[in-house]
Amino acid sequence: MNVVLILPTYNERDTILVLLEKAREAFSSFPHHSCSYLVVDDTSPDGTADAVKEYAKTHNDVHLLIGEKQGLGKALLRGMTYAVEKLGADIIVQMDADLSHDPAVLPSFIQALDDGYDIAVGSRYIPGGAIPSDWGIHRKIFSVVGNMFVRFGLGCSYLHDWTGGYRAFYKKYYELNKQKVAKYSGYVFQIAFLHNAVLAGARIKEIPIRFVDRKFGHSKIAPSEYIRDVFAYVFRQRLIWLRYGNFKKFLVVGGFGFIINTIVLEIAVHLIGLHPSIGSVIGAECAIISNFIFNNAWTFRDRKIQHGRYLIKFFQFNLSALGAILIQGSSVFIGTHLFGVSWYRLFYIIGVGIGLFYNYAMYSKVIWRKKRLV
Ligand SMILES: Nc1nc2c(ncn2[C@@H]2O[C@H](COP(=O)(O)OP(=O)(O)O)[C@@H](O)[C@H]2O)c(=O)[nH]1
Ligand SMILES: [Mg+2]
Repeated sequence: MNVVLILPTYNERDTILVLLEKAREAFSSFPHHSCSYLVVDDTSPDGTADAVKEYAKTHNDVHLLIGEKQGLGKALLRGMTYAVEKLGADIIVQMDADLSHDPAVLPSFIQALDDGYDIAVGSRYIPGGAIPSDWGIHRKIFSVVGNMFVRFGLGCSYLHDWTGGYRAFYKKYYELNKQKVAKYSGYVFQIAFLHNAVLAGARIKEIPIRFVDRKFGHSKIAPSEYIRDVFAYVFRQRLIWLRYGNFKKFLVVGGFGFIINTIVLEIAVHLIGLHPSIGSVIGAECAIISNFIFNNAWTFRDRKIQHGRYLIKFFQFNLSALGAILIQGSSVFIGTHLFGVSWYRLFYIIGVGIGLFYNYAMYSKVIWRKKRLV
């Protein structure tokens, strides 16, 4: 396959040639892929482009794309377009050009794609990965907290590093994403690119990387811009999810289940004369049945359970309902033990609230798990 390594540069004259040498050496372990190198320089005042031009004269697998400075996101996208349209890339690899990313790890990225993954993402926050110990406390906090915020804010906690720029992916993901990510720059570009790939069902492998601080030049990413843009992106995605997602339907179905639960309980106790504890169990099961049927027919109709799997899924659904009951029970148990029995209603509400999100997560990630689109 045709692999193109994209190296975005702005004032990286001190490192770019060393990196090109090391990257070419790392790729020599994959003779079944043909590799080329694309430096995307935004007319760096330090003459990065001149150094690359000179180097490319004797290395015909090295290409240079020069443009105006419009930020890292735009440079990467321009590079991807060129890599696919002009260099015929099947696989795109991107990494920082300041030697913060170790080129010796490049083979692991390619190996992950050879092993059947769609995307390989360098991660500093998994075992084996690291951020520089000599980073200032502010930068450490920005990086760690920022990535946690994105992970949980976007509801994709299984991916640990969203802002890094060391990645490999098939060109299909460039094609799927190019319009959606065109308006983003800086770190948000990296977040939006990965997020859109996740939404498209990409199989993603995290590769541990030890990020080392640059020895030359300085970072071009402004912290204030970083915080503002990352917050804006995550909030916007959550709003879209609330407006168009199926969470609202889930709430309506759950509300209906609650009404059924109450009616059945009242009938069982007052008309049939059963004990309230038996009535509430029957009521709860009726609500579970109603929730299962309506969530399947409406909330998650795009992932409807097929007839053959109906019973097993219904069994799973009951099991997950037990989990919600346990959460509710524990909340009331802990709350009343700590604050006294008179607080039971508050802890019942808290338990129901936590149970709601638990249920939604179980439904969307387990019972009605999305099938891959690609
Ligand atoms: N072409 C281009 N490259 C950029 C731009 N901003 C940053 N880069 C490159 O992107 C990589 C990461 O940027 P850097 O400033 O080191 O970010 P940091 O490591 O997160 O502090 C480096 O190779 C930079 O030279 C830009 O506006 N245009
Ligand atoms: Mg850097």
